[in-house]
Amino acid sequence: MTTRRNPLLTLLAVLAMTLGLVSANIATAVAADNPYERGPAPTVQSISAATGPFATSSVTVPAQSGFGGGTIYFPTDTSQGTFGGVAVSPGFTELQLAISWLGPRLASQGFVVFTIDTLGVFDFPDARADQLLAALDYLTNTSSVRARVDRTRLGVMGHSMGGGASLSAANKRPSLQAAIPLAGWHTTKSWSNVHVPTLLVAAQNDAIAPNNDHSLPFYNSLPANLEKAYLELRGADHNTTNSPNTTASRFAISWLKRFIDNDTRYDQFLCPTPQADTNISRYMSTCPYVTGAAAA
Ligand code: 9J3
Repeated sequence: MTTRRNPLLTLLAVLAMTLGLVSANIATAVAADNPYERGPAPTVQSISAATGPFATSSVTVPAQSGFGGGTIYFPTDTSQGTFGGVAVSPGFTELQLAISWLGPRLASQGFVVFTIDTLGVFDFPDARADQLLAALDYLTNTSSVRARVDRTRLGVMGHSMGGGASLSAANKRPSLQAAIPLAGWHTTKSWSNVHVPTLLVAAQNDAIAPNNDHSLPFYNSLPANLEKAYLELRGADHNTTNSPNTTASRFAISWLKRFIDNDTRYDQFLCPTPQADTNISRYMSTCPYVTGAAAA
């Protein structure tokens, strides 16, 4: 007796295979839309946690000619390609320790983070800017983890004069993808030539870099067509961001993800203006963000 295939079952099998292929293609197409996306879909909890989804390790870098050395924190995962890189400078008289908490905090979300010491603790912002850029060059050209970093997706951060340095570095190197001054301080108030998406993290009670003289004019001077944000931490002082601060890191993670990774999954944490957040005394931004998004 011959076995005859039921034509209906054959049709169903062909349909199922076709659907499988189609859905596999859709999945590939969605992933290919943003090759820089790293890590699972974020939640308020995941961006507020002390550490994110990536296990991290670190390497110590001795002082170099262009900056004072530092520590590179990096995700140990090599299965997802490269990660964006961020250099972070401390402020006037400060050592790396002032910004060290950002190393594991940001790296565990999927970035290679270089917290640096400056050549001199009394260096002013423009000198710190050159050192941030030298640190990024070292990170991508020389460091033992250079293969883990995408040299086309880099950002800068820093506290106080290190924050002013972040603006100055963005001004000097427009190819940077993100800048985040923390209680930034600079004698230059106008940054109208900066074309790097910038998040200014300000402290409500900052007596050293008062917002009216620093973060607010910085924000207002940045071009109107640039993606920018001003986050003012309620009750904070000049040194609040020198130790772990959930609100600051939640916005910093989202900003780096949005503009270094083009990851629009993080827009929800930046836009619209957060209402009724008791940790925020003021927030301004250019929502909704239209630049730097992965092609839809
Ligand atoms: O890096 C900073 O904390 C800058 C604030 C400051 O005291 O500048 C004075 C020259």
